[in-house]
Amino acid sequence: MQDAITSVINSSDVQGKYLDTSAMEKLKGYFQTGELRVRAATSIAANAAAIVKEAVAKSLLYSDITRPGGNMYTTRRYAACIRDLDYYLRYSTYAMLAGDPSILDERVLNGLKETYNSLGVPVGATVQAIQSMKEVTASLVGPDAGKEMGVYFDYICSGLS
Ligand SMILES: CCC1=C(C)/C(=C/C2=NC(=C\c3[nH]c(/C=C4\NC(=O)[C@H](C)[C@H]4CC)c(C)c3CCC(=O)O)/C(CCC(=O)O)=C2C)NC1=O
Repeated sequence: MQDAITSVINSSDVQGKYLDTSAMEKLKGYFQTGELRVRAATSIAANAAAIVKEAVAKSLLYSDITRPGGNMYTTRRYAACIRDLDYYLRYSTYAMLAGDPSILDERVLNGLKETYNSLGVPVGATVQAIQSMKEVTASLVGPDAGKEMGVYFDYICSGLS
């Protein structure tokens, strides 16, 4: 896993140089948003179950997916879906704190698309649910932190598509 600091330092190290102006600017931007990131992560953690619940209500409930024949039908599959959304929220929060998406590649997206395809989990509906989580999260944490979280929700969606 990388973060905003190690990624800037690694790329300077590869060139055997001190951090140049643009590298310093990147770090400055990251440090200046530190408070914002920590505050957002705290409020997401305190409201995680509610965020997932509202996102499911907005995107999946009472659709064909939750009816017989749908991929969320039966409590076992319903619970697996909620658990997956919990993962996406928690790992997006980690990535937002780190300011870097690499943790998503390593721990979430690796082999996920293949797993979903082999189990018949619909990717389109999953992406819709993640987009709903993005909206619900933004309304909780405000536009600036919401935009930053959006980067990582979108990263998962494009990794799945
Ligand atoms: C931390 C990283 C991580 C991820 C991301 C993860 C995902 C993941 N989701 C799975 C299943 C599943 N995922 C879903 C999800 C959904 N079905 C829908 O219709 C909805 C659109 C959607 C929810 C948004 C369902 C229903 C299953 C069970 C499918 C089945 O067994 O038939 C499975 C197969 C094994 C299992 O059932 O537990 C994995 C590995 N596991 C992990 O360890």
